[in-house]
Amino acid sequence: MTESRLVSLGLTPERMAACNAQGHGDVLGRVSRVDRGIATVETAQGSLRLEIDRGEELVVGDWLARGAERPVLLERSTELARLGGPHKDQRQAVAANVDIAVIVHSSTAQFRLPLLSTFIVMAYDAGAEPLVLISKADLVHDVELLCGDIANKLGGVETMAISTQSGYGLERFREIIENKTIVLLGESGTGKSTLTNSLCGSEQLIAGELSRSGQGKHTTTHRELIVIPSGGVVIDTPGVRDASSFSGERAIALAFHDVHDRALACRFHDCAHGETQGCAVSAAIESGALDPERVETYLAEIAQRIVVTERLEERERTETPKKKKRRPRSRNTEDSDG
Ligand SMILES: Nc1nc2c(ncn2[C@@H]2O[C@H](COP(=O)(O)OP(=O)(O)OP(=O)(O)O)[C@@H](O)[C@H]2O)c(=O)[nH]1
Ligand SMILES: [Mg+2]
Ligand SMILES: [Zn+2]
Repeated sequence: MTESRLVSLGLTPERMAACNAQGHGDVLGRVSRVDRGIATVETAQGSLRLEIDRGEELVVGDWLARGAERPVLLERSTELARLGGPHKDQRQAVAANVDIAVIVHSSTAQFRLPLLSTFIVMAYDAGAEPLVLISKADLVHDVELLCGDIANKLGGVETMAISTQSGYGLERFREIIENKTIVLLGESGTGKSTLTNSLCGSEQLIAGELSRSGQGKHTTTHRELIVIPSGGVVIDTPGVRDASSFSGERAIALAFHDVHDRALACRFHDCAHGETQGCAVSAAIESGALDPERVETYLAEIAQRIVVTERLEERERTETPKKKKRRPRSRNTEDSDG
């Protein structure tokens, strides 16, 4: 293997320049997997296993430079994070240097506005582009109609349909993600790993896991980064039942731009958007311009943000300063997490 392997892994001239600017040696490789304090790093020479130091946090997608004693973590261009920690008030990185957060929703699954909205907030919060992918297009009569409907409900976010079964939408999807790093997010069973296989070819490790289980159905238990032979990098993740974002105000405003823009026009700046006088949001619901469920979801995201901020502040006030804990090994809401 050669340096071109690093390019396949997503190394760009910009990142190489950033590595130099940060005063490090050459780029060493990219983290493809993290298991109990051990990171698997893909390098030009192949994979290596790196023990993660106490207090150090490495996530899938991270880039490492060669250091004098040990590899050094390079600054993340984007950081996908969720709300975690024992007090549910910490920002926990789950993937780094992701360009597109692909939110996979099965065309036959129940549409859950709060869950999909949280993924969109997480994408913006990370600094990545959200893309909603309606999977299993072969199972519904008019998937484009469904796609348009879902895009509407999500405030016009980029949405497209795909089927790994019929190949519908696959070529377009390949073009969109070419030479980008994408992460697949979604509920269990939406087809994230099947899509990963179809993008990467059946010789990938993930297919091996499939045959080892001896069954048709398997559930992903690890976040894993895989190179797409036609260009690009995909991070497959375990399905989640629920998601909580550690979301900044800006990410919420972007994900709910339609509601947010109306809220700016309310008479009182601290408007609760209820039955308040001069509330532009309520007026928009009244006129049918805004979906009440969307407003409700927006208010829930804002409320959660306030609760998390207060919890953090309260803890900082009351807790005696302790030594920084070892990396939080979160269970959080993933169905499973190694
Ligand atoms: N009809 C149809 N079935 C699909 C398609 N894509 C995936 N499936 C099926 O959906 C089921 C779940 O697929 P997975 O790829 O394991 O789903 P996942 O999102 O990775 O699930 P977790 O790993 O649990 O998060 C499997 O039985 C797949 O065969 C599709 O395009 N069409
Ligand atoms: Mg899977
Ligand atoms: Zn209002």
